[in-house]
Amino acid sequence: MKTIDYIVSYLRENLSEKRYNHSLGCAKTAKKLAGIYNQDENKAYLAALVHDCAKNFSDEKLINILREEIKTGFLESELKNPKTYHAIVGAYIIQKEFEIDDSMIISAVRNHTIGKTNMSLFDKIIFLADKIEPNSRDEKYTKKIWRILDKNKGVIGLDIALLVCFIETIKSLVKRKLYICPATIDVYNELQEHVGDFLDLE
Ligand code: DGI
Ligand code: FE
Ligand code: FE
Repeated sequence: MKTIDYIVSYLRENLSEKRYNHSLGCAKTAKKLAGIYNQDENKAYLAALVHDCAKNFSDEKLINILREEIKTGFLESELKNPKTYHAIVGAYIIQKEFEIDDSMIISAVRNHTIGKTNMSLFDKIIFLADKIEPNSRDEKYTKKIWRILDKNKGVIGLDIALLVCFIETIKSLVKRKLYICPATIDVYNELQEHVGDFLDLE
């Protein structure tokens, strides 16, 4: 693996200041969540730090890397909204550019946007950290998620919090009349069946 210094300077060069700060906030939040759910804190910090490494690539560059370099391992339904490309490309860039070969980190980066059914605990931590980091996410929303985690100890709380995130994302996509990846709907249904009854509909 390349050094942290190398990774940080790559991120500084390739991300906007706002996105770089989001990544730092996400890394800190992921580390904290990893501590709560008994996962490797340093690994969580690193995965979250690099999760959006391809976020500020142009759509043209993203599609070019997808079609010419990555080629397989994604569905056409994942290519309907360019906003989701950076997760697939990010998982590729961290391997190629940062020489990260840890499958947990690669999976967490790959799945941090549309999600997937049967996510690992580590995937869930990075997914949630991305949605509740303090530097760019709305405080009212992050407080609500932390309340859920405090009230519901163990992985069940994480699943309830994720369900809230998926509900918010789906609502926002519908409001903007955007396509929703089937994977996102599948995760929503999986969580709805699993913890839907625990959700306090405020
Ligand atoms: O990269 P971030 O802004 O930190 O967060 P993200 O990777 O979760 O979000 C990327 C964007 O992708 C967000 O505006 C919602 C959008 N998006 C587009 N289509 C889908 C989608 N998100 C999900 N979950 N599912 C979709 O089908
Ligand atoms: Fe992202
Ligand atoms: Fe992000």
